[in-house]
Amino acid sequence: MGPAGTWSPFHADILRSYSWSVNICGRKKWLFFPPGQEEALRDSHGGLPYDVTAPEFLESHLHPVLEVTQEAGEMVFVPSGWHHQVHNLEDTISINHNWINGCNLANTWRFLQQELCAVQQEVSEWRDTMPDWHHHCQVIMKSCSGINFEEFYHFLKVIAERRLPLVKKIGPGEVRCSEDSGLGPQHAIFDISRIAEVLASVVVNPDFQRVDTSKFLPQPEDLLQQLQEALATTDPL
Ligand SMILES: O=C(O)CCC(=O)C(=O)O
Ligand SMILES: [Fe+2]
Repeated sequence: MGPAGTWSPFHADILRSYSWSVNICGRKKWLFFPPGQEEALRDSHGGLPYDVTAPEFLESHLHPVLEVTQEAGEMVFVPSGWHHQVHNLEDTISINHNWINGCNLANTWRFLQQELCAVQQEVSEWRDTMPDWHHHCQVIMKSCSGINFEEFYHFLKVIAERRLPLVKKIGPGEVRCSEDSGLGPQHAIFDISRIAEVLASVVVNPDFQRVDTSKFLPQPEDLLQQLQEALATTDPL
């Protein structure tokens, strides 16, 4: 809910999720920058601007690529990783929703690795004097970004374990839908293959290897093997 004249500062959505936003009433102006274009807007410390409509940006060539006016009743889809700034042109009520799926999961994992790297740079001067420095980097990353590497693994595991029984029921050549989940078999196979790709990168990540995974069930390598075995029983997409 935003009165006329209020605005949301320049940002990309949480964990590089997708979002949709519907105006119940009122109007919004959206300024969009495709992924990568925000790099040109960074200051000398690497920080991103709060307000891309500030005079220094308007006078430069760093204009938004897309300007959208959203009327009452209209929906805007925000693609993963697109930075945007949003202005309420009138008193506005809107509803929005964010999500991660097999299509943007790799973006989320890339984002978390970048976030950890940024934390590590920020606290690098204590690296040699703190025995649990890597653990503290995970703690700081969680407080800045919402999750750490352990929780990201848990997220992959929960989704993978819901998809695995569906793929196992299908078998080669079958195109049946699962009665209970509402999820089509191709959808389940697609998700499993995207989770397997990301998990293969997670398990070899040196910072993930420093996380204490001894109590994880299943062990990350075992889950990856289960996913790869399940995929081997299905037809390629
Ligand atoms: O409506 C707003 O002020 C911000 C909405 C937004 O950033 C989004 O839906 O991703
Ligand atoms: Fe947003």
